[in-house]
Amino acid sequence: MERPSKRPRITPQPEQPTHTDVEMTSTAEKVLNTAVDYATGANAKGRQLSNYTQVVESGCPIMSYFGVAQADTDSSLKAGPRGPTLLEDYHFREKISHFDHERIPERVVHARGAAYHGDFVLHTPIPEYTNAAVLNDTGRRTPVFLRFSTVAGSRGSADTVRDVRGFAVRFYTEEGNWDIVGNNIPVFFIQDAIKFPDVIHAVKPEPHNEIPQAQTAHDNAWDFFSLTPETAHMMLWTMSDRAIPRSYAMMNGFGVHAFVFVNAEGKRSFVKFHWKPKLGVHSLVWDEALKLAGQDPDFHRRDLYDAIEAGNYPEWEFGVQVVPEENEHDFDFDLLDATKLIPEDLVPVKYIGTLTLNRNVTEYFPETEQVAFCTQHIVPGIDFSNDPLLQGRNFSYFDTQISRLGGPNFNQIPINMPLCPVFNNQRDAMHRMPITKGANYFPNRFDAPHPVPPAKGGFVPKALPVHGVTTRARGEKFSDYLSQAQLFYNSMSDIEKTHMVSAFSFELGKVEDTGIHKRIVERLNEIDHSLAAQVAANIGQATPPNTTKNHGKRSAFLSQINGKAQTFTAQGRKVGIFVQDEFDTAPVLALQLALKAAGTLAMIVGPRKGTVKSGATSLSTQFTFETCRSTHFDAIYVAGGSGEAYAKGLSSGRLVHAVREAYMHQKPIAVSGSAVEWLQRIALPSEISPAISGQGKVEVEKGVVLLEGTVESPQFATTIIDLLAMHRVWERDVSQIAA
Ligand code: HDD
Repeated sequence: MERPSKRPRITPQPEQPTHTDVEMTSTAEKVLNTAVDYATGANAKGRQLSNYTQVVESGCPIMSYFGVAQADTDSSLKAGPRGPTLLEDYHFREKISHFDHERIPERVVHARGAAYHGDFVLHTPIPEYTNAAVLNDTGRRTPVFLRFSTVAGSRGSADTVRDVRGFAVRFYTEEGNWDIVGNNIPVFFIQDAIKFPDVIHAVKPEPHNEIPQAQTAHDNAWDFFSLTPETAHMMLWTMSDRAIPRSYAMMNGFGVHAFVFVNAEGKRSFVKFHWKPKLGVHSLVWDEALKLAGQDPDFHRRDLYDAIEAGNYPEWEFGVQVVPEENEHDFDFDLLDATKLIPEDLVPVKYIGTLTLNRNVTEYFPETEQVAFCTQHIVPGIDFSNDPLLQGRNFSYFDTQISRLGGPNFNQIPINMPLCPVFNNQRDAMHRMPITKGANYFPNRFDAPHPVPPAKGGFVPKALPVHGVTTRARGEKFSDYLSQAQLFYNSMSDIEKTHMVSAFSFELGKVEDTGIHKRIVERLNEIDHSLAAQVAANIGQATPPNTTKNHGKRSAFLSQINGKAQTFTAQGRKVGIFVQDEFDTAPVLALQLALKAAGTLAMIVGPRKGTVKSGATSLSTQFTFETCRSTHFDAIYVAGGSGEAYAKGLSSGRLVHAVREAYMHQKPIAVSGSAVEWLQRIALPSEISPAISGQGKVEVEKGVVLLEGTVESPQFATTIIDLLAMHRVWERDVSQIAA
């Protein structure tokens, strides 16, 4: 029989032996040396994964799982063309049976997510705090895998819902995998892991009808918040703009807990981990987030996927906030309480390295879905604190992977394997992959595998004194639920406070039980009277008495609008350039170039898919007037053009709506040439009244940039770029406008 010409290939990389290629070594030194050899740079994980990557090429045959090529995959084997299907059809059975079992349980929380490969490069070693090699060796390029997620929604839910975002980073270090399983908010709802099932059951859809999807705007969530005072601080963060990020690349990441650093002398410090985005921390506005959930449910995952494909690699600075062990009790909050942050005003963040995401996954399921982050994955030099939330997580993550990924061998799935070969005496169980030659117990007469002394890199748990009488209690300072909630609220700018009042009013507006309304207003009144009074008015509750004892303190670092840590740049933003045939080429082409130079994405929107022409110039359209809305962009530019058809096209309802909607969402809007008159007469007739004089003159009012005439003007581009960098035109009052 003739063999099929091409068979699926597995592409092994010679320098990357698989488990089965690795001979069991006889000494611990040899094992560790082998591990180091494997991590030879940025793409070490990529090379390792390529051992398991199947390349399906043109001409590949369809085969059964046992390797036999199949002649027909379209019709099942039947007794006659109209006869019943025969049990003998192994190809049918294999195909259907595999399909029947394609789904695995989605993550019980953080089900909706997207992950990206990249690397971490240290620029500032910190031997004074830790002997973790990855935080001391500036010569390394450590592969990382970062999964972003929402918490409450199912795997198919929308990206832009109001929720905390997961920020789970895995470093594939030479000493093993280190996972920082964090969020984009630096504090958590609860203090003790034993409350986790309660908070999650409350925020997930109501059990009787599984409504609503991916949101806390329902009775059970607010019932729980109103009855659980420790949620106060995090509740404010989730009602702030942090919970509707503009992009994954425009979010902070936080390890949340105090972890422990141990240096070479064994000295311990507490440490909080921070990720600061190079593009700044920016958010959607709520109306935009709501609309995008329908217009493009994949808005965030697409945004980052596209950026990486285009070579616009997102970056974060990695920072540590370190508190020496002897200063543990210097604060009016407990470092072990995950509902508290360490204000940067008290302990500055020291930035020590850069994480860059530079590669999309090859296939979603084996990588993004099967990655199994575990808080207990730490490397020598890093350890756990006694934070009761962290202690509980250290059990939960390992445990959940067993049911999610079908047994204790989930660490042998390629995305979960460390760079080094793994030797231990664990054997068997579902889906065991390596074929191991040698001993499976210790001690054994072959001296392998055997424990590694600390001097050679063996992990030793921290030597913390433990004392006390067993009790189901919490640290004394854990009971101050209000100070940091007030600190956060006081630190917000007026705009951010207004957004928070709206967010509370939206969420509570969806709650039916007025008893919950009453309790929440009482809770808010403990934090800030003005906040409580405004929310009460919007949800039909009486204004509470002014009994708030707000300490009035502020942090200079917490606001997204005027916080000290903020970055303002036009990089990574998107501008929709609306054009039709016979558009004015000079200003359009000049703006395109200027935006590119600023690292901003210019996307052409035209009346049709394909190209838009003007004279000898033609532009390909990324979107049509029908396939996008203003919500897809950070700013829009409607170009002018010549001819009657152009004028007619301008009065399309889509364009008028795009401008009005962008105006309401406080985005920069630019128009030129014939579109200036159109803007003033039709799109935004009464909102602006700029005085324009002279060819090429640029006028700006409330973030609306007008360029008269058809000649380019460098000032036009710089004005738009400056406005983009500020993110929104906050001074534009839109409180009375509906889009
Ligand atoms: Fe968790 C997933 C973050 C508390 C139990 N968590 C999960 C993910 C992130 C976080 C980012 C998704 C990981 C991924 O992308 O695969 N979780 C946090 C943070 C917490 C936190 C920042 C508080 C500081 N989590 C927490 C507690 C428990 C869990 C207290 C249980 C006691 N978390 C889980 C879990 C998940 C999870 C059930 C679901 C899927 C998974 O682990 O792999 O084990």
